Amino acid sequence: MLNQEIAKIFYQIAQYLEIEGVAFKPQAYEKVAMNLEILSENISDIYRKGGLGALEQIPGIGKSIAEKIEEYMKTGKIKEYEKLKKKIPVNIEELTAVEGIGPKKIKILYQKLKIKNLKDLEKAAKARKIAPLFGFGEKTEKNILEGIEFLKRSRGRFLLGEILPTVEEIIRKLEKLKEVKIISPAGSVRRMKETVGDVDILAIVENPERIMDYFVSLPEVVKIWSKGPTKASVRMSRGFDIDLRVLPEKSFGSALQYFTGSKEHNIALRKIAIDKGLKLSEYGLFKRTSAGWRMIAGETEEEIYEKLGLKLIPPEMRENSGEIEAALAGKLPRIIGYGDILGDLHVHSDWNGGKNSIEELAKVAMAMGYQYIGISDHTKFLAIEHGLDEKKLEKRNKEIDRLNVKFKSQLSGVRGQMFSILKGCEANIMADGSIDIKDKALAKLDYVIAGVHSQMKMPKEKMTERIIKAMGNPHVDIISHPTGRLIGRRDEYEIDFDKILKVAGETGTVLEINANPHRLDLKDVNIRKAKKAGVKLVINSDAHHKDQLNLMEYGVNQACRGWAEKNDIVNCWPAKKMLKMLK
Ligand code: DGT
Ligand code: CA
Ligand code: CA
Repeated sequence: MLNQEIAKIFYQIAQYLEIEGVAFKPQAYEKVAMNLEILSENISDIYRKGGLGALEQIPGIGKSIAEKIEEYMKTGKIKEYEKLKKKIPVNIEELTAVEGIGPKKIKILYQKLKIKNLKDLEKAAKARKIAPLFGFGEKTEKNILEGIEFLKRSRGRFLLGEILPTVEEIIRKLEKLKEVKIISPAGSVRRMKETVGDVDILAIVENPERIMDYFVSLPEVVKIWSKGPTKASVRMSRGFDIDLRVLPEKSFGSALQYFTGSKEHNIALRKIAIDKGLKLSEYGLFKRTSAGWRMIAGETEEEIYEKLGLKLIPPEMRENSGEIEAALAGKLPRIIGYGDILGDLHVHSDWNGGKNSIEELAKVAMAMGYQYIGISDHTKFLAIEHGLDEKKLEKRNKEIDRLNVKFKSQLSGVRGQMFSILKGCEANIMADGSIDIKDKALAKLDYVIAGVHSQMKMPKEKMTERIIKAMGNPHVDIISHPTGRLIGRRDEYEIDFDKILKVAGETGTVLEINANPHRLDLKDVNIRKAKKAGVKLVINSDAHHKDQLNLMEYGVNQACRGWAEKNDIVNCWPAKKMLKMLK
């Protein structure tokens, strides 16, 4: 798969350009790289079918970047990248993977200490050569060493959004074979964890040998680690591994339960079994009799949980973080499902430089079964994103009015159908907590999202105050990606989250669960905290392209991991009720 390969190069070009002090371009490259990583279609297929023009249809890709992709596919190289590498011969990928190490620091480390890679960096930090450098200090040196340790532990994990489309495709392919009776993902993929170490798939099949042969010869397989009659393990072209296990029907439920994990959940569950004088394993739930162990459950997960005195616990909740106690007490929440989502409030259109018109976006939203779509173009501070000023926003609002009339007349006659386009924006929260566009313009919208997009490294107290001030604005309804993390790339802002929750509750501000697989922000733990505090949430795709509207799925998964129910998520509500709740 070329997508990952090219994404990697673009991330590095972004870093090199930042070292060189080039403005704007680094962000453009970074964004394209992020989009490529979660693009489900193979970029070589897109190019083969539609050439340069088709590449330019991919979110974030303009002409010059499309040409670089073409260059790479034709020659295996990108000249600009090669030039940059020569000029600054450091292993950017390795170094930037360390938390807190960015282009500026890399430049100094290279110039002063000739640090080129992770090994050099670790050596220098251990020899205490980094602290004395200007702008570094003891604390940074310690952070670097911790960052290196963290990296060693987390290396080799993949974003769920990077691998789920491939996993689903493989399961679809296997499902089509007549020998396959049941097939299911297990492990962290089934629990919808935001990052995944390896993929586990379980199946009941009639002719295991043939299925294993078929599995290891799939075109996406680049390496076979092992292959036996009941288990095969392979490396996929995207870089991750899949274990496929074939099981007998009578223990499918117990195997699914066991291999779904988490390990901690399983250990707690096994303890309940032991306390009841039972034995739980991947082969089944057993009871001791005079004739030895007798199997009392195993075919389905339900019966296993039931015989242990529990209601079935959804896979997303199986982390041993209170779900077993809740199930024992009969107090499991009714977590949301994908079908509960009635609309998306964070969508960017071509008015702020996106690829699709409001009409195109609305049509896709309708086809997805939504009742509403909120267009939330960036506002004027974000010049790189073609943010709208007061005047342009007004013009865009008129366009939405026009489309709403058009859809209404088209839809009348379709019984029960309702659809509306809502007017929103994603304004920028400035360093002092003010909003980058006039209140008068905000007052004309159906709702307002505000988010931090600049100066993300602020002391805790200041950053907390900044967001609190924004929530105090009577027009600001939603805070987008409230903690600012990019999984594996950028830490959360330093904020006092409890304090933010408190003020969100007091001001009636909704916090976003941004569904982009790179963000998933709020994350599961914070979603639970918000729910406990009674703060309402909204799950948004943050799509910049119509093909990204379906990223919603990842936000729903994360919300489930945070135990969210319909009442907690305002876009599970009809538009009228939702808008009434907003300020
Ligand atoms: P990953 O692959 O790191 O994203 O995380 P998982 O949860 O998929 O972990 P993995 O692939 O090592 O194992 C799959 C499941 O198998 C895991 O969730 C629970 C079960 N399992 C693995 N090792 C153990 C173990 O030592 N004890 C118990 N009770 N369960 C285990
Ligand atoms: Ca796994
Ligand atoms: Ca595994």
